[in-house]
Amino acid sequence: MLRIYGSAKSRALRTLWMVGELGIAYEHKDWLPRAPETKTPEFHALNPNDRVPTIDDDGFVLSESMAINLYLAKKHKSPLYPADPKNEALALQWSLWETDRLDRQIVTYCRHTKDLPEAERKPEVADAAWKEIVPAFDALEAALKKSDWLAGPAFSVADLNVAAALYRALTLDLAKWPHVKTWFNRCWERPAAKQARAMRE
Ligand SMILES: N[C@@H](CCC(=O)N[C@@H](CS)C(=O)NCC(=O)O)C(=O)O
Repeated sequence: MLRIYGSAKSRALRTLWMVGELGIAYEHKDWLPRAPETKTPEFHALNPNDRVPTIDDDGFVLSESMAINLYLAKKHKSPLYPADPKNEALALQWSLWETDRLDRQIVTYCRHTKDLPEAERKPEVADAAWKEIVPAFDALEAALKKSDWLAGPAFSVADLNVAAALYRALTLDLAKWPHVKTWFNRCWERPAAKQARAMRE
């Protein structure tokens, strides 16, 4: 049985969205980041980075949310995993791109504009993050202007990985990026997305 370590209030949200799409059974270790359970030698042996999400799929242990979703979609022969090698490569491209260009930046921006207690917010940190977010959203806008989906003719693991990682953008004004906005809403309207979101909020 697949075991997922990590609360929906963490990057495990992406994994929980994926298993919802796949409709597979799983055991959930609903642990918050840095929870005492993640500091044990047993968990450290599974993921030496002490981070969630981590999965144990009948003894196959994997970390990194993007890799986990690509693995699960491929293993379960999901239509979300692109069959065409070019679309498969695009799914990898967009997953890696998000991790590099937006993942940390959007968390930092939201923390320093609204999530942290006001006294701990640093406007200069938020500004620096925003300066990276704008060109990244411009790049996403350009891609989505050409195509409704990121890797082929339909919603795929590429869209799931990027949209799920941009969870915090649900509270941002995306009017400047209309194609991103409609794509983002289409992704988050999926039943599995709503189900994962309900586990978090
Ligand atoms: N690149 C990793 C990042 C994993 C990560 O940083 N997870 C956070 C929770 S969202 C965590 O476990 N943090 C624990 C810590 O900061 O010590 C992924 O996408 O899975």
